[in-house]
Amino acid sequence: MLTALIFDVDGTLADTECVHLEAFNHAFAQEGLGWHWDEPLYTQLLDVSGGKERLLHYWRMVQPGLKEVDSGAVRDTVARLHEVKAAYYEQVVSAGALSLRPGVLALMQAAFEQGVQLAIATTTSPVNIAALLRSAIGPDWRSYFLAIGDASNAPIKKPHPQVYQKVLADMRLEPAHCIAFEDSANGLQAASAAGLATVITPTRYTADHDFRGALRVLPDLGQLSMAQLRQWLSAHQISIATETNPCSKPTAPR
Ligand code: XBP
Ligand code: MG
Repeated sequence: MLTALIFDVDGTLADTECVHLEAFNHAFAQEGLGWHWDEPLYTQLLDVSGGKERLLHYWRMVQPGLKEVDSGAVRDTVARLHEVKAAYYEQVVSAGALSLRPGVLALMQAAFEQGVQLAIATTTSPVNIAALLRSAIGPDWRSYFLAIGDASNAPIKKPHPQVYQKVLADMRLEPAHCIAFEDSANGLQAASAAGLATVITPTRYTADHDFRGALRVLPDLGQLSMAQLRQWLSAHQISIATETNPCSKPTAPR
C-alpha cells in the first residue's frame, strides 16, 4: 500500500542549483570576497549538502591553513555570506525564475486526489522552499504537505537520514509504504538509510552520481503514474521479503 510521496526540493521539485550558484556569486561580489564559482566547480561542491557547509568546505579548500574554523570570525562570515545569498535567492525565485520540473505538479495532484500524503525532505531552508512553492503552486502551497523536513528542523544534512526520519515520524508512517524522490547520491543515501524506496531524477549537476540501489532512475517525472509507482513499490517489497526470507518467495501457479 502506497501512503505517501516524500519529495526532495533542490534538483527534484525544480532545477534550482543554477539559481543557488548565481546567489552564491552575488554574495561573494556583494561582500567583496573575490571568490567566484563556475559550473564545474559548483558541480563538485554539491557533494557537500547545505549552503553553509559548502561555503566552509570551499574556504578550507582555498585556505588549507584555515585554523580558527570554530572561531566567531569564520562562523560569522559564513553566516553573513549565506544570509546575503539566501536573500538574493528568495528575491529571484519569488519573481518566478524557476518552474517545477516536468511531471512534478501532475504527480502531486494525482497523489492528493487519491488520498496519498505529500511531504518534503530537504537540506535547504524554509524561506527557499516557500519562495519556490508559493510561485509554482500558489499562496496555499503549504496545505498540500502533511510534513516538511528542512534545515530549520533537521540540521544534520544529507547523506544522513535525519530529515527523512523526522518526516516519517511526523506523519507516523512506515517507510515501507512510502516512496522518496531525489536527484543526488547524497539524497539517495539519506532516503535509503531511512528505509525508503527512492526514485531518482538526475539533473546536469548530478548526472554522474552513483544511483545504485534506486527504485528507478528517470529523466523526469513526466511519464510517471500513481499506478506505476504502486506496481514498483509492491515489486520492491516482494524482492525485499524474498531476500530476507527465501521461503516467502511467491510460488509460480501450477
Ligand atoms: C540541496 C542542498 C542545498 C542547496 C542550497 O538541497 O544541498 O544546500 O544546494 O541551499 P536538497 P541552502 O536536499 O533540497 O537537494 O543554501 O539553503 O543550504
Ligand atoms: Mg536535491
